[in-house]
Amino acid sequence: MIIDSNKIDTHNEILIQSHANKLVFLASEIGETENIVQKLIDFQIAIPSWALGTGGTRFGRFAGGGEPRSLEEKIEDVGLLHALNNASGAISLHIPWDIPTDYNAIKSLAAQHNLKFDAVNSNTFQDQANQEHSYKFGSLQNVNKAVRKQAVAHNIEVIQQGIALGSESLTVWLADGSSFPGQLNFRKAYQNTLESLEEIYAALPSNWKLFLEYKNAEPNFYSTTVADWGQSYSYVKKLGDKAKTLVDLGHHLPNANIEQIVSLLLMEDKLGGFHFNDSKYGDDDLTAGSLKPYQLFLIFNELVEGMDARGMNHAKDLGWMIDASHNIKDPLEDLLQSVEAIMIAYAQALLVDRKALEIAQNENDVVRAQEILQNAFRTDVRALVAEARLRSGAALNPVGLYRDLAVRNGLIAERGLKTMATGL
Ligand SMILES: [Mn+2]
Repeated sequence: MIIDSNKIDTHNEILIQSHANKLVFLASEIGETENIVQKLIDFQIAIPSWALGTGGTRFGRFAGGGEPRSLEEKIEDVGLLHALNNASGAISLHIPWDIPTDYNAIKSLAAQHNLKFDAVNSNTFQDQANQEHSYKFGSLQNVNKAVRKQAVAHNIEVIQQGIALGSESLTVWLADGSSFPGQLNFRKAYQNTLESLEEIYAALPSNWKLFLEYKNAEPNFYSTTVADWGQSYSYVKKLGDKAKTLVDLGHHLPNANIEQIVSLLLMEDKLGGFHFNDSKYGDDDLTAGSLKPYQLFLIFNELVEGMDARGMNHAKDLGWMIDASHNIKDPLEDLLQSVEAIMIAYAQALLVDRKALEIAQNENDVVRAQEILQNAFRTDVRALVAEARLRSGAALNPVGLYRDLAVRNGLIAERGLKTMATGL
């Protein structure tokens, strides 16, 4: 299903006057807007192939209908999102859920939708059919060398698939850990994991990055072998320049100061990328910004400050991905909401008066520092984000247009009601 650009134009014509009024008002409040709008146009957030179907829980899964049945249909779904918001110009594939049968055909389909291939993701947290060894007791950490070799070979195969697609990074998330005290020798688990990662790292092309994602707990509930940013940092520091830490917002102990983690990883040149989502209890994988928009803003505040301090390109120098798995919303509407929340937080961070903040910090003017941050956070920047979409041919109100066009009904008509996306 492809959204006709005429339909986007008609939608925008209806909303344009109201949008223009909001933009004029906003510009009168904040002054210069061009620079911010251009940065928003450039900023793209990769959509994970596993977020296009309805997510499951430990207890049940309630499919929403019209889910993509193949990699081709997943690419078409991301194409729909990108047509609506022009901010979802990449797809992050999960191997082996999304192995292409014809690389050239998949590449040209993605190009038709103006999509790039973002990080490829390996999977050693499940056993696949016909797999010789089980990952029940871990993969890269496993006490059995044959299991480790199999897991290393899988990651190298994922790199090869990524190369064929034009991807430039591998994300490694490990379920490895232990569920009971005494099960694991922590030091040996670390050494085995490091040795395995070194073999994977050696297979990376020179222009590639390896993102090592950490997670506090789950599926193991006593220890996780890459459990926090310090542990990830310890590995990536040893691996080399191409290895970086990946921050998933839902992978921390409660109340962790994620913005401080981000700031320090950036300072050490070890922040690789992000998995956006939101959570209240654990790895809830809820819509980005749905619970804690101020935290999302504070994270972007550190990202902008830290990237500018290093002269980094906001759009290109880090990997920006959503990692969500909701189970009651239409997945495409949910992703549109996540992208919007991320763009809003980014735009607000761009508004922060950095010179004034630095003066306030140097003068220990705590009140002034808070005023500066909250002035930016409380500014309604939605018209700036909408303007970025308007200028690049996307919709002023993506969720509104998605509903007006009854896209989900169209997908159900095309694919059927009882389809099931491959993946979790
Ligand atoms: Mn993640």
